[in-house]
Amino acid sequence: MKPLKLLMIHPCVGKRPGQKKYIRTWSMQPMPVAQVVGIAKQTLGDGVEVHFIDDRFEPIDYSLDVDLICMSIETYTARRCYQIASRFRERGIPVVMGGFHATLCTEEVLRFADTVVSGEAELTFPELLEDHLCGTRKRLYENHRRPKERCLPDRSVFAGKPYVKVGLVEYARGCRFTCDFCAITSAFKASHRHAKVPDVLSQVKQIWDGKGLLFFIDDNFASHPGKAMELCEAMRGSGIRWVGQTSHTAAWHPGLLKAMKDAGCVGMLIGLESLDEDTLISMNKKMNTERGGTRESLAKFHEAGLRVYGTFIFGNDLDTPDVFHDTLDFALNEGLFIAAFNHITPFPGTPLYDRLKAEGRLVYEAWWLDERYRYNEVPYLPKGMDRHELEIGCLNTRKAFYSWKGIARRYRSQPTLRKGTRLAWYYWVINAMHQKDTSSRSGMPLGDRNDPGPLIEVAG
Ligand code: B12
Ligand code: SF4
Repeated sequence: MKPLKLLMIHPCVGKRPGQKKYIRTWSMQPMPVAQVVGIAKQTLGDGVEVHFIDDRFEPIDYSLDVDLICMSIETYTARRCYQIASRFRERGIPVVMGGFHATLCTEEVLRFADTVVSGEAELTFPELLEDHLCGTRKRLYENHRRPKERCLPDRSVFAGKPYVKVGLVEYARGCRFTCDFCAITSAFKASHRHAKVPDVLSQVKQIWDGKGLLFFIDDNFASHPGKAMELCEAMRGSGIRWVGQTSHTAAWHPGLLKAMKDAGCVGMLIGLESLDEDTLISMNKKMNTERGGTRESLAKFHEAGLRVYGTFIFGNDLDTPDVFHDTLDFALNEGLFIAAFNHITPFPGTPLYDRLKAEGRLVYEAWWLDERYRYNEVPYLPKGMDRHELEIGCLNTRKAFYSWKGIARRYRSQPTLRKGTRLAWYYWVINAMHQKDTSSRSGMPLGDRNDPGPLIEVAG
């Protein structure tokens, strides 16, 4: 029997009219692709032949001779996914979509994909492939249990493509907290599942080249502090340098920050969100107000020698225009290595989205599909300022934080930075990169404006 020709496509967010290339910032390897390919090969072995196109920097050849298209769909890439699907479906080639948007917005995705996978691929994709080969592939495969076993991702499809030199690894998937704006906790229903430590270690050894940097993509590395400790102990003294993402609660567990440092962690992204206690409580992020709150936790991270990438969100109901100045001042004074300042984004399937919709405050009901919507535009009506003020406030805060004056001020306030020349070099390079990137995607449409045809819905 001839092998199944599977074409995986990683869609870009958007392309402006006349522009062939997507703005390439942070082109990392798309791990959902590697994960789905790993499952396909484990299920069909030699019975599958995989091709892969990264739409961010490769043209899509719609005349390719393939049997099945698979895409991972996120809210920001939904419009582009539907365009690509329409072009292949015009030729009678079936399209499968899975991922966060497919899980959280299943009804919409079913309109544009022949088959939708809601939930993690480990539980349903093998069945889907078998059904496809038997000619009985269904419209929807849905399973929201958490898989006990995780298949190893197959990164071979990335060979020869121009990705940034950062290796991506996943330990835990999901998070136990319930912040109301977070797509992760909505998709995984406030649960987390960890891969086996030896499996993570074997991947780490495979991709670590002895000099670069690894990124643990877990949304909250410390969602289960005991499990985080277990991995750190296994990695202690390995000489691997890594970064990750965590809630500030990591600082509550004696020994965890030190264990992370000893395991090679150099810095963590922390969702600081807001400095206002009532705002944090209203977004169900009360833990950021507890045990001394943000300031105390940051001090502990810094004491442990871990750099912090702090992320803030503006446009919460209690925010007034003062929020920009106050937050900027805090971010400069607390010695954050880097930081992000964005407006809150109502992702479909989250409690935040449902609330704004119920209150009649969404400017576009499905902003991710609306032709008028542009990247970095505020798609809802804030309470304490108007949409434009919020958009400009975010931009100006980013500009001030990444101005040479702002970068130098933070550098001076971090004595440990000046001790290590390598770290100091990273500091200047990374901050300069962010300075260039404060508004590069602003005003971009979602989807490819050069795509010739209409979006084609699945009949019936
Ligand atoms: C790494 C990462 C990035 C990186 C790199 C992405 C890249 N490849 O270039 C960077 C930092 C650049 C980034 C950028 C952005 N990101 Co990001 N990112 C992530 C992160 C942390 C990991 C993604 C990942 O690799 N996961 C591992 C894979 C294996 O897990 P998975 O996607 O859950 O896949 C499973 C299932 O969903 C399903 N599945 C997934 N795809 C498919 C496909 C098929 C066919 C099937 C059958 C099944 C299936 O099966 C898989 C295995 O079980 C996630 C959060 C997270 N922990 O997942 C956010 C996340 C995906 N990002 C998010 C966002 C919003 C963004 C940005 C838009 C942020 C911004 N405003 O600029 C940008 C734009 C990204 C883009 N698409 O161009 C959101 C998406 C929310 C949503 N509803 O769509 C997430 C979920 C974060 C969050 N907390 O909300 N991101
Ligand atoms: S702590 Fe982070 S990952 Fe967990 S629910 Fe809140 S925002 Fe999401």
